[in-house]
Amino acid sequence: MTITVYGHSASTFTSAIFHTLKELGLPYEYKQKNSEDIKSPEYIATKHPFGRVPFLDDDGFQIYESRAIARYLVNKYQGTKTSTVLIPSDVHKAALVEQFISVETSYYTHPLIKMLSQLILAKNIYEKLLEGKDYLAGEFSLADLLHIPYTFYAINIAGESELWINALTFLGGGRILVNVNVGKILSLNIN
Ligand SMILES: N[C@@H](CCC(=O)N[C@@H](CS)C(=O)NCC(=O)O)C(=O)O
Repeated sequence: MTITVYGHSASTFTSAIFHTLKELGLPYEYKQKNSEDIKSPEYIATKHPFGRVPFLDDDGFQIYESRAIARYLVNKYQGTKTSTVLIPSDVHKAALVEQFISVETSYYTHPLIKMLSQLILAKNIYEKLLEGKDYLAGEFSLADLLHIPYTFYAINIAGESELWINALTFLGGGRILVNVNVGKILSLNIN
């Protein structure tokens, strides 16, 4: 039995396969693919028609799409190397696992991907915008002020304030908030 995973170390979908293989106690070979490799005509023609990772080859059986790969591994190998149960044999229990896989796909991972890619984009832009200065236009201005309500909301109302303060400081939004006079912020907090 030779399982080969084609992936990328920074790929979250590849890491789902690593976790599945680990839980099932399966050894595997790993082929790191860079963004050029996965867009090559050869890779697209023989492995993944959408030019993505992960892709898995199990003794010649080839499959792509992380959740399909994970289900395949569970269906084939669950119980053979470890006692970890990832999909129960009971029909009702398995249906609930499937229900929550669908929840994960629809309401968790995809919204998070969208949000995180926007945050990363914003972080890079704000870092540039605030380069060598404390305020967006040099001096405190309406531009900084208009950033306050949502920054304030995120920190104080959305909960997890520590997390948001760290995230927003990271993004530059926290930097704006910290620089602004506290009285100005409080006067904005009018119900
Ligand atoms: N639905 C696919 C998504 C695969 C995917 O988007 N993989 C990313 C890495 S996490 C990728 O290959 N990105 C390269 C690209 O889009 O060019 C799955 O679950 O496997």
